[in-house]
Amino acid sequence: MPSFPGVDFIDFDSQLNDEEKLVRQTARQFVDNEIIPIIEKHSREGTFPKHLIPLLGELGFFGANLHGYGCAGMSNVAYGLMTQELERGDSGLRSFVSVQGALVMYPIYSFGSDAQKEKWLPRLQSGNAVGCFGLTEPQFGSNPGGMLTRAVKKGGQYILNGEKMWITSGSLADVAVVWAKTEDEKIRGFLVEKGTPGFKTWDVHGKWSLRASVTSGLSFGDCAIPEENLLPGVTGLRGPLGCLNQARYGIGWGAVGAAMACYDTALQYAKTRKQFANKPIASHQLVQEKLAWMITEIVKGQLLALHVGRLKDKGKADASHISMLKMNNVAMALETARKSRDILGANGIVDDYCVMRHMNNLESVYTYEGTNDIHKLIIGEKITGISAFV
Ligand code: TGC
Ligand code: FAD
Repeated sequence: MPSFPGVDFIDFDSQLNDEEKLVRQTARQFVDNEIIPIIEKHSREGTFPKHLIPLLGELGFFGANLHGYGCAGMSNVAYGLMTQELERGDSGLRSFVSVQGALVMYPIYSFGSDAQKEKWLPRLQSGNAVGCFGLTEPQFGSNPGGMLTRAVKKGGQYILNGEKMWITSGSLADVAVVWAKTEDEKIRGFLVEKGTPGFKTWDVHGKWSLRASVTSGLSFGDCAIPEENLLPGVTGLRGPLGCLNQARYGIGWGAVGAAMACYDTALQYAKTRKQFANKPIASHQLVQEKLAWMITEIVKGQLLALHVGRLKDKGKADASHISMLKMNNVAMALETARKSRDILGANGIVDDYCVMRHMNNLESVYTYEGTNDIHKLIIGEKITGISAFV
């Protein structure tokens, strides 16, 4: 099967170097060969394609912008192009890779002890171990600072009690990065290993979104966590929020990929579907308007992603830049999916085409990692100097 040609209206590729194009091509081919042929079935059946985990590891996609421990050490732009292609396949696939790299490997890499890094990073990088990130609780989503999960020090252990909800890869994970408050009310990160007595997981069923992704609840009932499983390098909400910067950045690119898949599907469909005077629907002005909107917004999304990526590579990307990228590009992708669904008419609602799957997935992406409105408020605080959260 020839690989996806990409969407490049303004010679975007002239801004990329050879390494970046190679990473994109590798991810593109992987998605075309391994994901596209099976994803509708997984989505329909509500299963994650677990057999691909070692292959994703071999390709260097886990923790790809980290250095050492077997990680690929890619630039942030190359990393973003990879997440773009993965999400062109499915947001659930990109989610799995984002969680593993940005939300599990990154905190161990940035805040972990040498022993924690040696134990977990090579295994997570290769896909021999799976991780999850537990921040959200049933009562605390947008406001994680209110969390109820508690870790009380007792001898050489912490006794962990509480519940986390909506956790990607939760029941698959060998290790959960869990954020909890200690007795001084400060948030700390803990590595909770599968099989720890009192640690339970269950899966969320009945999702109409991210069906090819495992979403779980986690509960901790008097779990004894050895002191050496505390992440020593960070205290406070800036720990988990620092991880979210990494993951939100990858989502900003990933959303462009989902938008590209929908736009390309709608464009091909509009050129062949005929209505009125045996003319392709692409010849009708209202259809062209939708396609023109999509390509324009995709181009703007690509340029924003590239610029924030270049800033990040220079260590100059602020959290509010990343919020703008996540907020804008996910909203753009969702609207692109909706317009594509419209162009496909009745065919748009069935899984012979990818658009409704992407549209439903993007509803989750719009909400997780900070809802669209939370990102507006982060930008609002940056430009006014006034927090809307107090
Ligand atoms: P606030 O008082 O503003 O800040 C508390 C401390 O955190 C620092 N900080 C950050 N540090 C690093 N990066 C950021 N983006 C940061 N934002 C704030 C801040 O400087 C302060 O540090 P310190 O040392 O002075 O204490 O905190 P707040 O309680 O007012 O909350 C701010 C708010 C609302 C922006 C934050 O809570 C937020 O972002 N809420 C959204 C929650 C969220 O995004 N949850 C995501 C859960 S994980 C997930 O969804 C994974 S989906 C995975 C997938 O499948 O792909
Ligand atoms: P709420 O916070 O209750 O928000 C509901 C509505 O109120 C939203 O529209 C929101 O914008 C609005 N709102 C809230 N506060 C304000 C305000 N101050 N001003 C204006 N409007 C406001 N979490 C993890 O920790 N790990 C994961 O791996 C993970 N994976 C996920 C996977 C999926 C498929 C989903 C759907 C969620 C996942 N989450 C995960 C949870 C996700 O991060 C939360 O759903 C998200 O942060 C929003 O929290 P909430 O759902 O409780 O919504």
